Amino acid sequence: MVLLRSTLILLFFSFFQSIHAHFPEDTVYPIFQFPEDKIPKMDGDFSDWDIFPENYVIDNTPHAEVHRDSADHNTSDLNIYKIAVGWSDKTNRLYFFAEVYDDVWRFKHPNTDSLDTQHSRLTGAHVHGSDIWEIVVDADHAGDKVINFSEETDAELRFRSAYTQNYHLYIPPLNGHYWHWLWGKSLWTKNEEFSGMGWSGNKERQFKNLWTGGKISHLDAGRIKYECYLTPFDDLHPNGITESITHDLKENAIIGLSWGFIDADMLDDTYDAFWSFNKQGKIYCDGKFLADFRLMPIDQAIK
Ligand SMILES: [Ca+2]
Ligand SMILES: [Ca+2]
Ligand SMILES: [Ca+2]
Ligand SMILES: [Ca+2]
Repeated sequence: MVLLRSTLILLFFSFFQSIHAHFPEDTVYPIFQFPEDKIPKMDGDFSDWDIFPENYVIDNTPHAEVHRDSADHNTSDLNIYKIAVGWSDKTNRLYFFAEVYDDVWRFKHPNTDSLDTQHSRLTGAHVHGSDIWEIVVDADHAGDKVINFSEETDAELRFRSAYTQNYHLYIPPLNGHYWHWLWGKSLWTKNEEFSGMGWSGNKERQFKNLWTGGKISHLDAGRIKYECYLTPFDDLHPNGITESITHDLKENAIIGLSWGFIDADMLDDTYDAFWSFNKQGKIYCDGKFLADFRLMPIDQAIK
């Protein structure tokens, strides 16, 4: 009886939490479903994204600067021209596209090894001073936390990003290669089986060639395109996929999702602006601040 009552209370709070775990409260954004023969490749060729109907495309409009003095920022500092979010039932992945202008792109980091240390994963140390697309996913829409599970380091690192994943994706990849920092101990999420990306400094040049002949260099201004995919998890375990639970993406389900563009320009160890998609400053730490997105059926208009 006590157990039943506890279960009911738990169910009540889970329900209460899930129906309130979204900002804005009156909006559900659509996630485009890629047909099996149109799943995008992470190759720096962005024609994969041309099939998106206009109503799936997001621009600068909903974003707000929420960590600094927004009066100091404008579209000549960072301009988010186009964001598109897709999913595939075949691959069980979420796909993201961004076209962004920044007046100062930061390509370099003194030591990318420092990003993968336990110290960095716990404190977030050394992460900033770079341009980052921070994407936060709570696929089962439970409003799960990202951080602050325990004062014990081992317990904290076991659960950090386990139920809601927080990714810091470096645009451009630091020192030519480092692109993917998950805020937790699961270093394996960067493997191609679970995530991947492509980007280009201009629309003709593929990612591979950018480092030798790119028009955009460290501290240059430019408008770039970027594509990536991520795998959603209901429980992400540091030991690997066999101890983790992958979330099964299902048509018409609602997931928790948001992102922030962290813009660093002239400062080496911090950032100048955090442009949050749904105007929430705490999306980085808790799924209850995310927006609602629906995994849409295949749009008949594109067939
Ligand atoms: Ca592509
Ligand atoms: Ca900027
Ligand atoms: Ca979750
Ligand atoms: Ca920048």
